[in-house]
Amino acid sequence: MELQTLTEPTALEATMKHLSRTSLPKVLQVQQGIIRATHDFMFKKGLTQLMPLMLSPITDPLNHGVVDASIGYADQRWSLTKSMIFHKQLALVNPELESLYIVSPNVRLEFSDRADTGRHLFEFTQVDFEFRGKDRFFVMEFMEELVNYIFARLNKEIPEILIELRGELMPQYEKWPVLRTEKLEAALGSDYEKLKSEEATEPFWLINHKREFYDKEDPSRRGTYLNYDVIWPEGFGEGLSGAEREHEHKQILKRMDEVGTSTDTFRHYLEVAKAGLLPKTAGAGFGVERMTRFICRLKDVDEVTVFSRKPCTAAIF
Ligand code: ASN
Repeated sequence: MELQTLTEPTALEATMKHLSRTSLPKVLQVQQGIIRATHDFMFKKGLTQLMPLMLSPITDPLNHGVVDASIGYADQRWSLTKSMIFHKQLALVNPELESLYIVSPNVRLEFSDRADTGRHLFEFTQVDFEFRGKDRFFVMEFMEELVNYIFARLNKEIPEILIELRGELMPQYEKWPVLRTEKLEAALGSDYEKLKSEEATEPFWLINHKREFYDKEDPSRRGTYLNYDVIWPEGFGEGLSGAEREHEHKQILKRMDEVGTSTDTFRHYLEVAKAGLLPKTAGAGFGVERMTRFICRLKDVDEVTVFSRKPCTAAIF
């Protein structure tokens, strides 16, 4: 049978072209190297690995709208995982568990405004981690050490691939500047993240942005938030987000009200918080494809995928 009779030739041709890129196996070796080094680092640091969940009655509300991705099963609605934020917090209810991580597939059906950013996929993987009783300073230092560990391992394990794809080995970043979102926005306007990332030659932290209700508000400075993003340099933009978490019932309700999250959807989570069982935690998650893109200096994060996951683009596989 002719291929053309199977499906529209242009979609199939485009897919076959995407699958057959000669650079793809090397890009995938970089990605595999990131995951391999991450597992080793997490093991050395004593974090317990959780398997990912893809379905739950609750998932991350995110701070931007996406197309609903839920299904009906067993007389209830289940959302596809947007991030495992609540499951990270809830798993740490177990007093024997101090810290955890997950290589977590996330589905975020982005609207067309994010179709051509070069930074978004409607399905991607993040390495999500969380610690009981730690603060933002601990998590930020942990992430800096993890990044430098991954980069050193890649230099050792696949130097030729790095040279071929990015023209040089990975640096060790010693200094990670910490910038405040509101100050950067005042200086550079609404496109501050992109502009600062383009001029930066090293990753930097962006702290204090208004995000989801679970990012902790600073109790000593209401209206400011104890969260932190890593912004990759050279214009590659956001690569990680994290925060200290709200864990007190009253404060969670206040924050939910402020950002307009349904308390009904989260009623069981709120019950855990009301019983005082939600632990005090801090954590973060980094995008695996985005880190791969940054290392390989690729124009679009979709170049990391074997099967294209570009937002708002129909696929045949
Ligand atoms: N992983 C992020 C965090 O830990 C949450 C997210 O992906 N939206 O804060």
